[in-house]
Amino acid sequence: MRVPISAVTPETTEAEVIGWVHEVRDLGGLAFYILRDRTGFLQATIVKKKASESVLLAAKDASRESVVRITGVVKATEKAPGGREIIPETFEVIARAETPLPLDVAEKVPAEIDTRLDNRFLDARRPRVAGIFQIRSAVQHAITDLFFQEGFINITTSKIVAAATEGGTELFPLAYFEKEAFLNQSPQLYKQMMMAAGFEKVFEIAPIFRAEEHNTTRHLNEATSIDVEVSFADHEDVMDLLERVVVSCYTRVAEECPTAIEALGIDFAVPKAPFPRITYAEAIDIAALSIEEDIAYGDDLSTAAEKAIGDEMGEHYFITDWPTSIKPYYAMPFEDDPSICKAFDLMHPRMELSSGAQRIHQHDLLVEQIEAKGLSPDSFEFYLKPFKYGMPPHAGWGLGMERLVMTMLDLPNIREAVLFPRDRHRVTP
Ligand code: AMO
Repeated sequence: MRVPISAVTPETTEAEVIGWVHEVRDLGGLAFYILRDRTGFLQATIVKKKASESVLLAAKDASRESVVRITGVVKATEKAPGGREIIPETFEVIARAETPLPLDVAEKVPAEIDTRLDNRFLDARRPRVAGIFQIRSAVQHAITDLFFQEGFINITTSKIVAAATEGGTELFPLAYFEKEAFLNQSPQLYKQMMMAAGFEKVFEIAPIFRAEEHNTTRHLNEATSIDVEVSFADHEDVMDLLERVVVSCYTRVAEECPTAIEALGIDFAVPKAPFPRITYAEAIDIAALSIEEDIAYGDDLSTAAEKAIGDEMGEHYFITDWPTSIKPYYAMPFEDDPSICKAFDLMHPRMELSSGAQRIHQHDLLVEQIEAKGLSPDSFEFYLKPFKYGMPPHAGWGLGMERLVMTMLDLPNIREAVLFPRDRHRVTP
């Protein structure tokens, strides 16, 4: 019966392994085949004088990245990975890989990101790349565990919608029979509607679609958003929740993924909560001191500004007390100064990870804010209706999964954190 490669130890006597041929070294009288499966590496050593004719024949046919099945005796040896080797008694090529390979899985030859993404199935055979997705899976597991422990309901909302969520820009139009429809930018309106439904604590981990025209290393056209909404909560409550989520992801990865972290060769430290909190006005002051371009109160934070503030902060931090004018219509203004609102961003020193806010729950104030943004309340009819029939106070946030993983693992490009990224130029594979 097949055993995973990591389960083959120097104490194993007989074994059957199935894996990919990672490397072949033929030294004349001796040949080494390094086999790989998702659990590790194993050396198969063929002493040509002693091996059977059928083993020699199959081994000769086994090109790199072919899937092979080997049975044989396991021996301890210090020179091979894991301190053991298998001496094949049978050797079968199950699926031969064509040559040359479109991508060198053994990473001896570096590949451009486009070549890697075009051949993602091969790229993901690399332990370093597989490690990223093992970690992403652990992150999602940590998040769902925490939400379920805290009594959240997992919801699924439609990605086909009739209206913009975040203000009318960056929408992908859809051919939807006779109607105008779009791919949803955020489950914002739906998660808020579920507060009116009395669900109290909801989360959704799902794709969001943004027709960003610019091709950057931190934007995707299809991203994964971790969204929450909580009733009877304010912005402070959901910032605390966000801190717990981020710390629990790092903690889980540190505990469960040491091999993947090692393959990535990164320094990995769990961030310490509470994260520092600075106001938007303070953030602008820090940026104004360190960047060349002009920046004033009321401006959005440019990439250069984010970087300057991130360098100064050096750890995860929140920016609070944003001008109401630059946050979406649903953010709750402060009662004593409506020019600022109860919105926040969670920042990693490299970039924004999450935005959230306490929301407006009063129907008339919400209509006012929609109009103040130059939008028409008519196109928000389905969203506004629940606010007339008992909407509790509530708050929430959206956290970008890819940015979380990218910053956690110090990846240079957000595309590294997605199996099949979608950007301006890429709709395949
Ligand atoms: P926002 O638009 O700030 O807020 O998005 C929330 C988070 O989602 C991630 N994100 C992206 N990641 C990669 N590529 C993109 N194009 C992209 N767009 C967004 C970011 C960002 O911080 N409705 C609010 C959330 C809320 O208030 O609950 C919203 O969508 O990490």
